[in-house]
Amino acid sequence: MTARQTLPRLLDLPVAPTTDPAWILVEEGFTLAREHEVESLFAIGNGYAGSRASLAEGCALSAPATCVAGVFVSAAGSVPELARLADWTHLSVTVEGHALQLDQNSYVEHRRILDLRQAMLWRGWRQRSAGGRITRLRELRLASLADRHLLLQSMTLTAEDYSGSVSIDATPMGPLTQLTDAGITVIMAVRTRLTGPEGGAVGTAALPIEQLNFDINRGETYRLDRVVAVYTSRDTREPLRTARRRVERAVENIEDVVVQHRDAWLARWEASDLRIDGDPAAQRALRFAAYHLSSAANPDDDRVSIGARGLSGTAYKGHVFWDTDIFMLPFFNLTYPEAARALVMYRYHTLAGARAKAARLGHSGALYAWESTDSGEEVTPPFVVGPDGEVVRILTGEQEQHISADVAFAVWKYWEATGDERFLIDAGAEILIETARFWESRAKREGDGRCHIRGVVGPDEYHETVDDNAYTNAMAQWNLEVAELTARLFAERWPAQWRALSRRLGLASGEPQRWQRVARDLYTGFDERTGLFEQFQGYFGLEEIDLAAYAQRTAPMDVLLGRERIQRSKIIKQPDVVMLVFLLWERLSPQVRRVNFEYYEPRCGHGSSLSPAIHALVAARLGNTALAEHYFRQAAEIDLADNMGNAAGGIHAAGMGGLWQAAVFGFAGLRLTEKAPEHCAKLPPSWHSFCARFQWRGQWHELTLPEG
Ligand code: IFM
Repeated sequence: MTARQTLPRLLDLPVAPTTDPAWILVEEGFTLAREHEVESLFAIGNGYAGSRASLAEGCALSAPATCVAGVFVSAAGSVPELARLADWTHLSVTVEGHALQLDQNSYVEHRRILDLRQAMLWRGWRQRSAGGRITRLRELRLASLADRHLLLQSMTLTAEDYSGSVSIDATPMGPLTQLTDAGITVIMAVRTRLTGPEGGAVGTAALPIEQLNFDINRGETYRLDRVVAVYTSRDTREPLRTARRRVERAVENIEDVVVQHRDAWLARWEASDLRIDGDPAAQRALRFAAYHLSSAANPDDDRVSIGARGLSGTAYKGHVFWDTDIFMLPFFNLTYPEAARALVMYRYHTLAGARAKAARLGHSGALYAWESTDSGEEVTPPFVVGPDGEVVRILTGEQEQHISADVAFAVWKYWEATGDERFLIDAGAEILIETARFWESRAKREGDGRCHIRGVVGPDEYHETVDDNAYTNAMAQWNLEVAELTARLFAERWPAQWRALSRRLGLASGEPQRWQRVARDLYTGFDERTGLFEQFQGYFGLEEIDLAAYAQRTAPMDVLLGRERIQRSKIIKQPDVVMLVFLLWERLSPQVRRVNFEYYEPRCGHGSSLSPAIHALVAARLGNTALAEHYFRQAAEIDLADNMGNAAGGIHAAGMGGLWQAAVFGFAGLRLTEKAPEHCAKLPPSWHSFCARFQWRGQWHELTLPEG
């Protein structure tokens, strides 16, 4: 700590917490058992870095984690996982030799606020320490949206009723430099500054070990600011120098860092806020969802994508699933197209991994990884060790092949929403073609003259190694048809580029026509007579189990029934046929949509966080508003009420994307047709009004309901 005098400074930051209850989440008091959940829900992030909301001084259950998107490490013999950087938020305060530590009995006041509007985490804490001294602390944290490399923490400390010595240990926990196994260096540069009651800087620290000692008088306030700059060798050739330079400038301009971040978020909300009058819980849940989705996206880096839990926790090891392409992307397409572009470009950059996976399994084209990191290689763990120590094989990495059609679907939806020709020409078309090639080689023509896809897992992961999963086959069919359409569109609109692309991909002249023929002959399990899709061959013959009898369950159905029995039953984990009804809505008749929803909805156990929102969406579109509301609430409470019991591992980003889609495409009934956006609203009775802005092909639209 080097003492030095500077110009007088104000102790108050230029911002205060938002007070409007529709924009905040409040955690009052302290319940040790809730800590992991609070750490996830109140996490901050900016798509480059994210940090869990762990208590600065730590507690018995603290699990701090700061991660950088796309930075993975792997322990020997296991699949890669997001690297945890040093806990830069660590601060422990000692008053007259006694450490301030939260416990259920000793605090006078304790409140944490997640300020969604300004994307700031606030903490107000009054703590009684030995001798009855009361110290008041107020803390702010943010991950700057104006400069994604910056993280900031600011804490004021007031001696309410005593004079004495204070010591603050502001040493970040863990190494500030890490080298990943992919050879990426990650650097954190830290600067800490202590400002005294007169407004003058008492000192700054630039050393890894930061111990700040001072004497405080009754009623005085000190402020500690800490700025962290994070850079990797992927961002710059000199991450250390760049991080140091950046952090030195920032520590001299804390107020600017705060204001610029706040303004960047206000602009983000201009583009993405959705207003509902009459249902405060729905309003808050949708803002909470938009906050976490926006916190996870980075338009400036198209080599990374969003993991299942964003950067708010390390469950699923930070891996990327179809969650991003199907559940989250629509939010970005319409509210943050630059971020959407980065997400679809991630799929382009990982095409090599997808080609390699297809080849390894003896197929052509591109089979995307079910779980991927920065490289696009398949990183699904091949097995897990169950609660009884038994080794359970995980088949999703080999068999959940619908991911390739999901990626193609995302590419097409991004193109439709934005009209981004550059993307389609330079990247999108190649993905559509390579995924179609995969399906052409994967589907085998059999004796019945139809093409079949055997041995897969559909979205319903309770049933493994099934033949002709309706979702997989119908989406593959769509993929093949859209690739053929793209070939025609390309040849007509951009003939020179089409010739170049065809040459580069070695496309044979009759190939698009072959895709069309396979699509035509693909078996989808659709029965003209009943209008039902059979989820996979043999599904209709499985054991019927009445889910109503398990309505009070507190564990998922596969745990209650066991793996073997669930496989033999009709109980499904998450929407499968209902998922295809939603995605391929325009291709199905109203009758087909209805009969399939009515058949499969009562058989769904909602064993996945992806499930309730899609049921809400489809029920809303079908006009069953009461059922839609039930599912909407269930989806809204996945994190906010931890109703699946696993929010500790991070927020459920796909559930949040699904919730947003349920509101916009379900209740508000937005449909993005070829010509223009249309809507057919069926709002819940309590939603007195609904208002959303969105971008469609470069134009802003506003949807205000009910219409005047
Ligand atoms: O992608 C999902 C999958 O559909 C169900 N299991 C969890 C995955 C990650 O969210």
